[in-house]
Amino acid sequence: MRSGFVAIMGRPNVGKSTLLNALLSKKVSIVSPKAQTTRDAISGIYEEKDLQIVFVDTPGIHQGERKLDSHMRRSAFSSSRDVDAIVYILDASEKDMDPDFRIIDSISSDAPRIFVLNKIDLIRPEIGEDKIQTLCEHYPNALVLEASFKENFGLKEIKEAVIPLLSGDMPFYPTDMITDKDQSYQAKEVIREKMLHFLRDEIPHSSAVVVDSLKEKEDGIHLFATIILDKENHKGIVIGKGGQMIEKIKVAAKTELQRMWKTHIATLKLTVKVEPGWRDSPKALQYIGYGDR
Ligand SMILES: Nc1nc2c(ncn2[C@@H]2O[C@H](COP(=O)(O)OP(=O)(O)OP(=O)(O)O)[C@@H](O)[C@H]2O)c(=O)[nH]1
Ligand SMILES: [Mg+2]
Repeated sequence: MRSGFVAIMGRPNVGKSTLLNALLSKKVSIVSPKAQTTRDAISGIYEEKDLQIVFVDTPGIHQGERKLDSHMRRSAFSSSRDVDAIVYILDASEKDMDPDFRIIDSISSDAPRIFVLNKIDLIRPEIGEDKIQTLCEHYPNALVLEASFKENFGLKEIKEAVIPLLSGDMPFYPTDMITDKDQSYQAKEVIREKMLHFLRDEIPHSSAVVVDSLKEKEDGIHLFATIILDKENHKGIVIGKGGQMIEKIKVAAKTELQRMWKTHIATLKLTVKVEPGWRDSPKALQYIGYGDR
């Protein structure tokens, strides 16, 4: 039996959560075309006979100055500790690799690094070759791979590269457990994902979702959640004319959660609340779930 932990790190929007879901063939972490989608470290448990790999998806590392940004950075960097390997993802379509070099050099963990140049579907092959050469020159001992997670290309190579690095010989999670996150967490994330999908950048980035209650009854799941906004004038946009926008978010979240859980959702109620400055308030962050442990 081989087992171990692998952190998936990189800048925002490079495809870390897409990779986690593709490795597990299951949606565990939300994905969106907008940067800063993931806000916590999320483990996805990959299993084969005599093998368990815990892949940890992390928030994209960025320089925001709010306390929420610090929480995200902290949860990314602390995930790099005590892992057997770090899979560092780069977006092949990004011109400047210097921000990546700065981040890579600031990861204090001495776990071996595997660099993956993702989104190669977006670039000409010679551009990819140049970038791979630059990476190899900077980090002569590291393995560098190419991938397009969207097209399921390069996944097998990532798995094969991490297996020899795993140091455990016992499973860390029970068999058939796919993620360390519970249903309440999944619900809040799927609601956030639908907000990222339907609303323009500023609103989902300055919002959070709190699940107030999730109960399984005979007729299905009853879920009550609150959307927390930063500005009073966002309230009207999130609710929409005659409640149309919030209804769209609700229907999309309900459909997705029913598919994920293979269970009927009897109630999904969303309430909107304004809490100005929540991203910089330690008390609000704690209550919302982004506080210090
Ligand atoms: N063209 C292309 N797009 C991709 C690929 N992989 C991921 N994407 C897209 O890139 C966007 C960001 O993907 P995510 O998986 O959410 O990125 P992330 O690194 O987890 O982002 P954060 O959570 O914000 O740090 C989504 O729109 C994905 O569909 C790829 O190989 N090619
Ligand atoms: Mg993500």
